[in-house]
Amino acid sequence: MGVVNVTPDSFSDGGQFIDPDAALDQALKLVADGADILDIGGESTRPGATPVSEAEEMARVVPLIAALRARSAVTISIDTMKPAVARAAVAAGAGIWNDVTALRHAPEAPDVAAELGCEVVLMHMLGDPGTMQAAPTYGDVVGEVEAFLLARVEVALAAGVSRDRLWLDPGIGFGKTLAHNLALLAALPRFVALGFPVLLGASRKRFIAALDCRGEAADARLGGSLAAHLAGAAAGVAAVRVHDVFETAQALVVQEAIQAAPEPRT
Ligand code: PMM
Repeated sequence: MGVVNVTPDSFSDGGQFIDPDAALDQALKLVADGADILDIGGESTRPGATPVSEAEEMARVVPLIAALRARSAVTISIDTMKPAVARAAVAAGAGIWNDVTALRHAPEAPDVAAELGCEVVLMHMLGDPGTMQAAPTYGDVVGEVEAFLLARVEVALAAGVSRDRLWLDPGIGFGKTLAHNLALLAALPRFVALGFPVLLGASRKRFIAALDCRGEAADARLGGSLAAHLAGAAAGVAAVRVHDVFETAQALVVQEAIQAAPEPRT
């Protein structure tokens, strides 16, 4: 899954693709680079980001989705917490609603997800983007994230979303310390074992710089991103949400080829 942020302030690529033509070019480049899914977002969820109005968010993403739909058969995901934006995006050609609030942002969100019939990514976040990194605290991070996701599955099912439309995402970096992120990455097999496709988003995230101080700039975190996403693929996640599609696709091809190689005879 390649990331296309049409925002002036996303943490790693903010402002680069706010121009509609630049965003479309970037989207098509990511498809050529090997993306099977494009995740299009019009509101930054970085810690402390300022919220965007519904009208502004729609104006950023809907024309891009429509233009992309006319040019490519790639699966399109809309990264939004707003049901109205999800509805407009699906009408324009999106097939996945990626919601970092797991359908909690508006009371009607679960009903809208059921009505749209699209796939839905339920992601874990502690608090909201304005406060989530203040002092995240858990007793048992893996158990609590798992319990949260299963509770959101129940809410979605109760609203009428089909079980086979649901994805889960532990939400790397959303209200988590370095230790929390590492515990969740190490526990990916447990999330995969829940029986839903798992989405992993570690691309260019801050925890990489916390492990390697040379990664202070977001675009100096490719190596760490690859390591996390390869670990995710080995654990069986269904998709990885990345900015660097070419390099990630290449790394995954090599990992798969090694796994498929015959055992040596001697
Ligand atoms: N991360 C970001 C935004 N949306 N959605 C899901 N499902 N999982 C994530 O990890 C995730 C997300 C933040 O990254 P960005 O600002 O580069 O888009």
